[in-house]
This record gives sequence, structure tokens and C-alpha cells, in this order.
Amino acid sequence: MTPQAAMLQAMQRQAQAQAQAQQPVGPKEWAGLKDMPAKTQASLNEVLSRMTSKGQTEMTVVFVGKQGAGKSSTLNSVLNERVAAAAPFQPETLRPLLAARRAAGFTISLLDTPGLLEGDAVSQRGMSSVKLAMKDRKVHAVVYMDRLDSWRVDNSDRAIFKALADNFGMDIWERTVLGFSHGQLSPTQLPYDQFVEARANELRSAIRDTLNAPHLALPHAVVENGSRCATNKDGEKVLPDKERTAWVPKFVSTLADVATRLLDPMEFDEQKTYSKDDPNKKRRLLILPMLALQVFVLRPFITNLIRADIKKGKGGRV
Ligand SMILES: Nc1nc2c(ncn2[C@@H]2O[C@H](COP(=O)(O)OP(=O)(O)OP(=O)(O)O)[C@@H](O)[C@H]2O)c(=O)[nH]1
Ligand SMILES: [Mg+2]
Repeated sequence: MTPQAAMLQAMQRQAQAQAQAQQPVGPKEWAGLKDMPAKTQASLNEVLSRMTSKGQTEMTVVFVGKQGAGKSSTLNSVLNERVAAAAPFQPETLRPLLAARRAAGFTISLLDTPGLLEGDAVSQRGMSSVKLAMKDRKVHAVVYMDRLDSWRVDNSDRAIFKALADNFGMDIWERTVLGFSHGQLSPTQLPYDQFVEARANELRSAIRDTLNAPHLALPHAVVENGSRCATNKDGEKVLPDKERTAWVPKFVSTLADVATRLLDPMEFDEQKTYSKDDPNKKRRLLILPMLALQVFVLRPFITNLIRADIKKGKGGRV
């Protein structure tokens, strides 16, 4: 090769490298979608096109919840890819895991965060990770994961409900879906569908009561991440409910409903104070005006009434 040709080739390579570097690195193609059963793919494509038809071409979802609730496993099951380690976050890991995938002109981004408990208290590390997940991002929906088979809402759960509201405002709860893992179980006391309703209502009421927010919708969706999840004749993973619900499309559809119902995605601002006013504090502020009302208005009024009565000879001394 002549020196000129070699120089030309080197320049071409450099130009190619520059062009590649300038190209925006978009999300990966959703490879796992193509490996799903055809029926599940069709249902998911329907959900995505439902959103696209409403002018929405992306959906970002943040998974939160206690350790072992099934956040990472659910993220993997939904994408049908092994993205997040279905094992506890490493203690030193703070960064949430982002998996963004593109399909049919739509981008779905799922963010996994570490468990929100440390002993009995809210984990600051977990909360900081959720903040990192929310920061500089438009979030359309949040999944609060818990296990379907755990029937206890205790004070540490309530502390988490409150901490999320304190750090992100009620906006986070307005767009939260309750996700229940370990969906394949056989309840002994109740038929499956009633069991699920009761469990969902239990968690929903606990959140509404703790936050004094009876209006919160908190729709729920059940998932089964186990490899032994039952399938239907189309090969779709199904729940043991009456309808034998194919849970992957149902789960994504529940998220899509939230994402399209609330038009504006949530934009977390680190500088803003979100903490809800403590209703007890508000009442405390009323103590002084109430006291003044009693001393300066009610007492003189009643005393005058009694004096007037005495003058008319109706009572004793004041
Ligand atoms: N059978 C069954 N096992 C599940 C299900 N979801 C999660 N698991 C298992 O439960 C364990 C915890 O699941 P993870 O997905 O790691 O839970 P996590 O919420 O990400 O936990 P942290 O990252 O520690 O906060 C793992 O061993 C999973 O394999 C489910 O739906 N069914
Ligand atoms: Mg995890």
C-alpha cells in the first residue's frame, strides 16, 4: 500500500470512529420480547401501541420495596432477560440498575433498587438509591413490591410508606402499583381470587391509613417469577386464578394504565422539600388561638350571661 493510500485509510477510520462517537447511544433492542410466547408478545405489543396511540413513546418504572420482595426477579421476568441479579444488592452498591429496552418505537425503562429495610428501620442506603433512580428522569410509574404470601403489615412497613412520602411527596404514591410476587400459591382458608383481593386490600388500606390518604388508587398486579410457574396452552406464564391470567401482559398493562392516566410523569427535584405536613403539628398550631378564644371571648360571654341571670334572681354567686 502506498503511503498516501495508508494515510487515506487512517483518515477514513478516524472519521468513522468520530461518526460512531457522535451517534446517540440509544436503548438496546428488547431481545427478550422475541423469545416470549407469541401470544404474550402480541398482548405486550397491544399494550405498547395503546400507549403510542395516546402519544406516549416511553415508560419509566422504578421498583421499590423491602429486601427479598421480588423486585429484581420481576424486572428480569418482565424483560425476559437476566439483567438484575436476583440476590441481595451488594452492601456497597448504591447505584440503581437501569434496564432500558426498545421495541416497536417504544422505550421501556425499568429501574431496580436495593431493599428499603435495615434491621427494623428504613435503610438510608436504600432510600438514597431510590433517589438516584428518580433523579434527572421522568418516572411514569412505581412498583411497590411485596410478597403475596406475607400477611403482616408492621411498623417497619409503615415507616417505609412514610419515608417514601417524605422523600418524594405523595406524587410517588399516586402512581404506585402494588406488585405481589410468589403469586403461585394455594391458600387454605379462602379461594385464590378472594385471597388475593384480601391481601391487596390489606396492604392498600395500610398505606392509605398510614399516609392519611384514602383517595390513593394503588392498583395491584400479581406476578410469579419462579421457574415452575404454570403455563397455558399458548406457553404463557399464568396465575392460579379463575381466569388463569397471563401475568406478564397484565402486569405491564397495569403499569401502562397508571402511566397514561397521570399525564405528567414525576420529576424528582433533590432541592425540594417534599415532607408532608404532620397533621398533629397542624393541630398543635390551633392550641393558642383556641385558648385566646376561650379566655377573651367565651369566658366573658358566659360570665355575663350568668351575671344577668343572677340579676334576674335565677342563680347563685359567680
Ligand atoms: N417462587 C418464587 N420465588 C421468587 C419470586 N420472586 C422472587 N423470588 C425469589 O425470592 C428471592 C428474592 O428475590 P429478589 O428478586 O432477589 O428480591 P429483591 O426484592 O430484589 O431483594 P433485594 O434486592 O434484596 O432487595 C430470590 O431467591 C428469588 O428467586 C416468585 O414470584 N416466586
Ligand atoms: Mg434485588
